[in-house]
Amino acid sequence: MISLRFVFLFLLISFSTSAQKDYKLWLQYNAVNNSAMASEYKSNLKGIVVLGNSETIKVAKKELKTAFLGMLGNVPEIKSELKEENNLIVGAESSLNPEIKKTVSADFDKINNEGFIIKSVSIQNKKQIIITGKNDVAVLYGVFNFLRILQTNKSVKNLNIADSPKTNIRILNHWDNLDRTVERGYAGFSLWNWQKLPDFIDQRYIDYARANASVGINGTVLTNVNANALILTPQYLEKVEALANVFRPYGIKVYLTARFSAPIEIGNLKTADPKDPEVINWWKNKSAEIYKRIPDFGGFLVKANSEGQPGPQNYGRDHVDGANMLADAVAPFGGVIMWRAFVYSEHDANDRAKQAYAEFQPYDGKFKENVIVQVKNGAIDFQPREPFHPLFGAMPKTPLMMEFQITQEYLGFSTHLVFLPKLFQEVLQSDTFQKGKGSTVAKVVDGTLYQNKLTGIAGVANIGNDLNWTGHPFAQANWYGFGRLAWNPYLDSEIIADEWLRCTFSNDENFIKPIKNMMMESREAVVNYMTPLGLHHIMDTGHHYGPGPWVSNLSRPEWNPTYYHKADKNGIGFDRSKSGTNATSQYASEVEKLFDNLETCPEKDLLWFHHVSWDYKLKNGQTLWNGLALKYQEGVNQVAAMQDVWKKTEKYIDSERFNEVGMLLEIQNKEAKWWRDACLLYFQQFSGKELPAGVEKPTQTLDYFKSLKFPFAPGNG
Ligand code: GCW
Repeated sequence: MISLRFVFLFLLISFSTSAQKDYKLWLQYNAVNNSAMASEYKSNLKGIVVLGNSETIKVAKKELKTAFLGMLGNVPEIKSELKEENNLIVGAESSLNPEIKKTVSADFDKINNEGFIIKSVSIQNKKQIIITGKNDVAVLYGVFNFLRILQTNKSVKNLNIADSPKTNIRILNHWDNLDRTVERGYAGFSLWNWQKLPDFIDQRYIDYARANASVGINGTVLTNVNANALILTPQYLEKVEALANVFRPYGIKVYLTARFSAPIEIGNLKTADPKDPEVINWWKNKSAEIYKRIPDFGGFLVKANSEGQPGPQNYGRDHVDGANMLADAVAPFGGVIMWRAFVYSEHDANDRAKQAYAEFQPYDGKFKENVIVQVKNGAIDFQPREPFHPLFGAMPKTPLMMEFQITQEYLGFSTHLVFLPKLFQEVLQSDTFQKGKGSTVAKVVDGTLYQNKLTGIAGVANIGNDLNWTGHPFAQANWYGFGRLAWNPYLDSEIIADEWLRCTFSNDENFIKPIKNMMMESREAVVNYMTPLGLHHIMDTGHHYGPGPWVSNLSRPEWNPTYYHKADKNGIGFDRSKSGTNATSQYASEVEKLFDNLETCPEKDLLWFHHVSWDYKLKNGQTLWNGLALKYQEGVNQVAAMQDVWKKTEKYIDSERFNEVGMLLEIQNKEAKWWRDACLLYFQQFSGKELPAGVEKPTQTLDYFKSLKFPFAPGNG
């Protein structure tokens, strides 16, 4: 009996500690087992002096305690004044006494309002480490960055860091519905438990805020862009207010999606026409009501006249009219309007990729100054690879914010290991040439290209109430990496992978090196086994799970995969060059020329811009057909290689996460083969050619693949 009970207890404890690892994200605060570093930390961190007692400073102090306890086994003495050396001094500029301030005063010129300073200083000949910034949230960012130095086992001896975020709005977009389903969510249900709010504050909200603050995310849109007006009623605003109160100490502002027809649906008005005085008033009053509850409310994110959502065009007005009306409503309170440029019309079957540019570019300079236009990274829709969106750089007088998708709608859901910062970086570093060479997307987004005051980066969240938050343990890296790139769009994704692995798993180089390589390759792998050489949007429709290049029966032409790949006897690909839809003309002339010419178009984008014959010779000498088939095979091989690498990590990490990732990689392998076989069998009907040597024979028929149905695939509403 006793032994059974013991076994049960043991199981319980071991389950909860390993489950905690999944839950704790990159804030594991594992014991530092590099003894040299551990003793360096201990000798440099004898005491902590925390200045100030705001809620933010309190959470900073708590984080330090938790982290030190985990990493060093004890919490350095908390002191109220400086006597000996080797203390950590934490506090905002205004809380520093003149003597301490003197040691960092020059550094304050190097940072902006949200930036922090971490510096080894000497005060009265005693060496100390100081973490400071212009306000308490900046200090909190400094604290998390300091903790990352320890988590990644770097030296704290001669610190001299002054770092500021390069964008203003670093924000998650939750596509969360009020019934807690998550559109394109693959990690369970929504975190927001509307039924229990406002009285019940789930610990998850706090840990969510910690995780975000640790990477500098400072905003969250709680609700789906396919919006429900009810969120703007008092019943829900009370709940939103409760969340805002939880997030505030962490520097996170709450935003909501505004359903354009809300004045009709919850306001009893007959119209939502943005020029109607009653409508204008309704939004003004609604905004005032929200700001009364939440003085630091961020503003609204709006999807209007897109995929059936209501908008100003329902009343013969345009996007500028709609956005500016809302902008006026929130302007007195310092709010912003993030107006999405994700539009495409069923009445224009010519080329979906051209429509957002065609519609929005002429509005340049017409939006109010608290409007920022939110543009997806590419012109179609979050594909494994897209050329950068032509709007970037093309609206010099309008702030544009980036919209990335962290959730893997088109990249294998939360089952596939794909390290997205690699994709994000590729987009951010793309050169738009709109103001000559070096006009990168990053410079558009951080405002330096055109000196825009308002800047931002949004990421469609991959977070749900799964134990590990993101469905796949490695999908946590995409949340982390999004935050890091939103803070600094110039960061190298390899550095991000390195940091994340060390904070999340282990500092052991034998683990880091191969796993980092695996992460860095994972994005190209998914491109290869899903959509190589510029193919796109050939996922099965609706849920977007698995391949569906054959789908051609949907009512809107541009919802059909056949619309995108245009495979026929002559070849494959979408001709967007001059001989086709001329979408290339939406880019600056240098880029236009590059993409337009079959010879200079990068092969990774080939079938995005050109319809290419099956016999076309690729740079490696292969015909297009053979090259395409080999790419699909390469993707499968890459996943198999990832599995081999992962299998060798057993001794470095906990068995739960080891097993979870192992099982997920096995699914990814199966699905990569599914993609390869289904796509090649389908395209083979047009090419009429045999598979080249080196490509495995499909194990099923095309009819079999076509027969697969997934009525309950997640995320599809
Ligand atoms: O990618 C498509 C998705 C829709 C989404 C839409 C958008 C929220 O399939 O689910 O709707 O984009 O970004 O608005």
